[in-house]
Formats: sequence, C-alpha cells, structure tokens
Amino acid sequence: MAKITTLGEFIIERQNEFKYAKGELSNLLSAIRLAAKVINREVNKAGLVYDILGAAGTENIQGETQQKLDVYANDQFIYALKARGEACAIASEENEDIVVFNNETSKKGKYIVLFDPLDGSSNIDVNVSIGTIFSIYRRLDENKPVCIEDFLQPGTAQVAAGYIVYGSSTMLVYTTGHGVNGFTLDPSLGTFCLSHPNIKIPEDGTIYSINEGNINQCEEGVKKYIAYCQEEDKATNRPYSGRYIGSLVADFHRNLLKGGIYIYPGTKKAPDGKLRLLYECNPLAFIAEQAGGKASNGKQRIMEIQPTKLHQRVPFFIGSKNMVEKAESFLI
Ligand code: P6P
Repeated sequence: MAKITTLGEFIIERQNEFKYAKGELSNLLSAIRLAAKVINREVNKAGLVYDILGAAGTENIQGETQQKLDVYANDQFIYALKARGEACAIASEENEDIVVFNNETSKKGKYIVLFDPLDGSSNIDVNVSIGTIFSIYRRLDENKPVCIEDFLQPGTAQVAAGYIVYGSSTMLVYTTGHGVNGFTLDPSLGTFCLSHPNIKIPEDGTIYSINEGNINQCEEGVKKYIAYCQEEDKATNRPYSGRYIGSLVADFHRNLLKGGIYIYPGTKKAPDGKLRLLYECNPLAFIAEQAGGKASNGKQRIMEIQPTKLHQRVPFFIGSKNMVEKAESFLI
C-alpha cells in the first residue's frame, strides 16, 4: 500500500519553503485544517440538522440572506485562528470590518488571514458542492497595531492561499508559492492525505464557466468570447462545454484539474462583477498562477491590482493560460 502523507507531515517536510520562521505556517494551516474538518462535519449532515439548515434570517454586510452554516463556518475559522496565536487579525466576507484578536496569544501574531468561510452557501440546501477560500499575508509592521492597511496589500504579497471544497469528497488545496498540492480528507481517519501532488492546470481546456443568463448585460468582448467558445471548429476542439455549478470553488477546482476558464465579468448593473478581490480572487489567482494558469480582470493581472476597499469586487477571468489570454484578446 502506498505511503500516506498527511497534510501535517507535508507541511513539516516542506516548511523550509515558507519564507518565515518554521512552525508558523504549520500552526496557521493546522487551524484552517481543524476548522475545515468541523465545517465538513456540519455540511455533510446539513440536510439532517434542521437548526443549522436554511437562512438564519440575518443578512451579511453584502445584504445577502445568511445561511446559518455561513455564520457557523465563520465562527469556526475565527475560533480556530484565534486559538493558535499566529494570526493577529482576520477579514471575512461575513464581517463588515476587520476582526482584531486582542487575546495575549494572538496580539503578537505576525500574520493576517482573509477568508470567505462558505462560498456558494445558497447551494447548501440543494446538496451542491460549496467551498472555503483563504488568503494569508504577513502584517506590514509588527511594532504597529494591525489596521486596514495590513489587509490592502496586493495579491503578489500573499505568503499562502488555498481553498477547501466540500464535494463528493472534501479536499484542501493550497500553495505557499512553491507549487500547488491537494489533500483529500479520509473521513475514517479524520485526516487530510496528499492525493494531488504538484497540480498543474492544462494550458488549454474545453470547459467555459459563466452565468450565461447575464450574457446580454456583458460588454461586447465577453459576448464575442462566449460565441467563440460555442463555434464549431474541430481543429481547436470547439464548441467547448459549458459547465457552471454556481459555486466558484467547485467550478474553479474542476477547471484546475481538467483545464477550463471561469468568468464572472462586469455587467451593466454591476460593472465590477460580483466576486471579491481580497478573499476570493487573489487566493484563487495565486493558486492558478502557481499551477501554470492565469487570472486577470480582463485587462490587468489580478494579483497586481492595488486594493482600496476590504470588500471590493473585480471582474474575474481565471483558468487555463491560453483560454484566459484568448478571452482577453476579445476585450481589448
Ligand atoms: P450567480 C456564489 O454566491 C458565488 O459567489 C460564486 O460561488 C458563484 O460562482 C457565483 O457567486 C454565482 O453567482 O450570479 O451566477 O448566481
């Protein structure tokens, strides 16, 4: 039987890659790993646990009805990160402002973590895969109180990023800037085991993911690219397949493994699109680039965008390098 490498062992084996002191990354990722296991347990029985299922009735700062599992997942990440002491503060899609940890263990934390605790949560009730996305930065100055500027660093400053996809199996995929590795949760052991070492996204793909219901709201270049995807041309394996789950992490994960492009463009009503730069686009862009793919807002590399607001949205084109470049060629 092949040797199992657990996530914990892998982090220790590879922690020299982490630019900062040993052990800090493993503490950060082990907090995320713990929260992921706790959330996975609830997600897997969401259909049964009525007090968790369904909208909490409260609304998050985006004005979206919060599913109870959103709130639960958000709390799990905050508890787990606060307890480990490496992070001094967090930002979350579910919180209007940054959350500074004032407990003794965390005050001196050198890192900040941004996350979308449960993306695609409207799919919970219909048993469609959902996900968590996280992004880790070094705070700017350990001798100053942590503040919003620590969170407005460009994506190129990320020290680590990843996602968990709660699907037919639960996987954790992350990078520290030295490639992308995927770990599958073995429920019988309660352990994430290395299952997808050194993930590379195919440079070309035949899958495009976009909400075509919005197509008439998009700029001409997006319409032209989608028409290109749908044209018949055997030499370039077209028409491509349209695959859109309505859950970014699930769509991204499939395209990462098989090749493909995910697009959430600007529309007339929402010129900056729907997805959040800091805790959705930057972390997935880091993963995509580390796997040989690309991520832009249609014109500019996502990770080079200088953030101005915690919850700012950007148009998002991410996936196979040649597909993103082809889409961009229609937008210029
Ligand atoms: P639409 C889920 O709310 C999400 O943030 C992503 O996970 C998903 O890809 C997208 O929004 C779906 O948005 O407008 O197509 O329903």
